[in-house]
Amino acid sequence: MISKKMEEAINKQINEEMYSAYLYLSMAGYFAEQNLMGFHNWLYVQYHEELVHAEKFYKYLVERGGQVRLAAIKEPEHTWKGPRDAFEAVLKHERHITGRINELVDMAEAEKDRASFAMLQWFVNEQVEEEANAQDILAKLEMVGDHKQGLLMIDRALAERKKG
Ligand code: OFO
Repeated sequence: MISKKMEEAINKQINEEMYSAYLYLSMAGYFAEQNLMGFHNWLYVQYHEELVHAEKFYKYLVERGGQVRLAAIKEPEHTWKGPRDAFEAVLKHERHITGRINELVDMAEAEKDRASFAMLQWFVNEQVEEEANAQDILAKLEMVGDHKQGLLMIDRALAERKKG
């Protein structure tokens, strides 16, 4: 049986992951408005990934006999100053999520909750990838600066991302 404290923290994390999904879906819509459909695609795929993350926590909680208590999802932002501003926001958000995952790991360790600790390792690794992806796109955006052609090349590359 999972502890009440861990149960609460996982419910909170489901909300964090749902908010991540909401944020990236909102951002996908923003890029669609700008006719940058490659960026749109990348964020739309990312939105799905975040739903999968929320589901992983949900399923784990149910498996451990915890109570599911879903809270309201915060309204995400709707607009950004441009691609760079948007991807700075993605990176900042992923760093925040990494912090949340690390707190969960600390909690699992303190409680000697080995099952939660083991489950969380998947997320520890996933966050390395999440941050690296955001960092990579941001670095490319910084490289091209205000050059439209460079931006369109990045857009074309991001159109290749497929749902995992
Ligand atoms: Fe769920 O990893 Fe991004 O937020």
